[in-house]
This record gives sequence, structure tokens and C-alpha cells, in this order.
Amino acid sequence: MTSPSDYVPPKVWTWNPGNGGKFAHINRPVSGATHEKALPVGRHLLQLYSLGTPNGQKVTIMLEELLALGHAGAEYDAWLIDISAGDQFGSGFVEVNPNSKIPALLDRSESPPVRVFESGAILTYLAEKFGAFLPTERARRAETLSWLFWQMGSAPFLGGGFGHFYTYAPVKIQYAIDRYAMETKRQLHVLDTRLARHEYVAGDDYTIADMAIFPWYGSLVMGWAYDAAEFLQVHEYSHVRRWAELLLTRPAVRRGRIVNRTSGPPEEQLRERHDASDFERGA
Ligand SMILES: N[C@@H](CCC(=O)N[C@@H](CS)C(=O)NCC(=O)O)C(=O)O
Repeated sequence: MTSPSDYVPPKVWTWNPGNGGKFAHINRPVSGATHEKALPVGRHLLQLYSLGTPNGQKVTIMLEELLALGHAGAEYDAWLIDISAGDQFGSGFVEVNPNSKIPALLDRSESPPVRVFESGAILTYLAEKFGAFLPTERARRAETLSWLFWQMGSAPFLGGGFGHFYTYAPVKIQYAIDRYAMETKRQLHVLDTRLARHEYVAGDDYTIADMAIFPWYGSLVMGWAYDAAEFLQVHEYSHVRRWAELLLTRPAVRRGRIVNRTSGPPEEQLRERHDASDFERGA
């Protein structure tokens, strides 16, 4: 195994702002706002501040699914938060999410308005508000929430671990890539085993667990993430692939995937969404 050996951690860690990483210019060891900036507010009761990354897509898929079910109260404005420009450190955004990460939701139908951050919390909030995509029967609800929390705990190893060291780190470190490739494949195997027996992740019903897991693991098996399909041999996970293709037959999933996207083919980018008709004309 190749192994960089010239670094000895000092007694006390100090911040090296220009460490060469892709996100070095936005990462800091402290939290809080860096500048005053109010958030824009549109005409709908739900205001979403996000970006079309996997974590952002979970929520836009859910909102599009709710609208497809006929819940007019799920109409939303999706504002673009450009995290590479530091929008997540504006004072208005920090008020909605003190953790400075997309997605963040403001529900203005409540008085005072309710803020919700963390994608899993947003999915649960919306599912409870509209009574959809989260079973109420105790065992099925527990299974759904178990998979939802599985996703929240697992994806940082995929994104922050494998994706970071395989794609974004300024040096290729075999130890780190081996560690996170192994964990990513283990997670894919967990999902594949589950989906071999069940149509959807939580069982017979399509739920917020599918919506949370699809943008990360569905993208991976479709070959859309980190250019790693061959490296991770994602064809081995045929049940995950079957499920990802099933979800992609849903128009709401296809719409949700493109909201607030700023990369990929132009037809798959809708930078902001303020009305259903935005999907027809682009925005
Ligand atoms: N656990 C959080 C993770 C959110 C997250 O990591 N968001 C990233 C984009 S995918 C972000 O906003 N990063 C900006 C930053 O770290 O400054 C969730 O699921 O909502």
C-alpha cells in the first residue's frame, strides 16, 4: 500500500486555510455568519433554500411528490444557495440553519414561521404535515424511520469519505480510498440485500426513506456519482439498480432531481423553482 509518511501531527492543531482541497475556500473551523444578507422570500408559504446536490434533491423530490398527490399547500419557492460562493454563511441563512448547510426550509403557514434544517428532519416534517409517505402504523413507521436514519448516518461515509478522497482531495491516499470504498460497497450490499426482498426500501410502500436514499445510492448505481461506477463495480448491486430505475419512472422524482441544480446537462438544470410551469420553460 502506498502511504504518505512525512506528516507528524503537531501537539496542537492549527487551521491551514489554503490546504489545496476543493472546498478549502469555504471550510472553516468555526460556525456562524460571515456577512449580513437577508434571504429572499417568494409568494408561497414554503420557502426552500437549497442546491441540487443529493441532500437538496431529497427535499425537492418530496415536495414534487406531495404536489403530484394534490397537496396544493406544498407549493414552494426553491431559492438557490450557492455554497461555493459562501451563501450558506449569510446572516439570513444562518438564522434558518445554524449549521450553514443546505437544505433549509421555512414554513410560513405557521405563526411564527417554522424553520427546519437537516434533510431528514425536513422530510419527516413535511411527511407529518401532509400525512404522506410516512406510514402511521407503528412497525411500518419504525422501519421507514430506521432506513431514513440509516441514510443520514451512512451517506457521510459515501460523500465525505469515499467521494472526497476519491474525487476531491488534492492527493490520492490509498489508505483513505480503500477504507471508504470498502464501507461504500458494504452499504451498497446492505441496500441490495434489502431490495432483493422488498420493492421499496421500507417494504411495500414508497416512503421518505426511498426519497432520502435515492439521490445518493441511486445516483451511484446509475453511474452518475464521482465517475466511480467501474471502480466500485456498481453493476454488482442489481437490486439497487432495479429500484433506482423504478423511482426514475416517477415524474416527481425526475422533476425533483433537477431543481436548484447548477451542473450537468442544461436540460437537467432548473436553478430556481417558483412555479410548476418553470419545468416547462426552464428558469
Ligand atoms: N446532514 C445534512 C448535510 C447537509 C450538507 O452537507 N449540505 C452540503 C451540500 S450537500 C452543504 O451545504 N455544504 C456547505 C458547507 O459545508 O459549507 C443534511 O442532510 O441536511
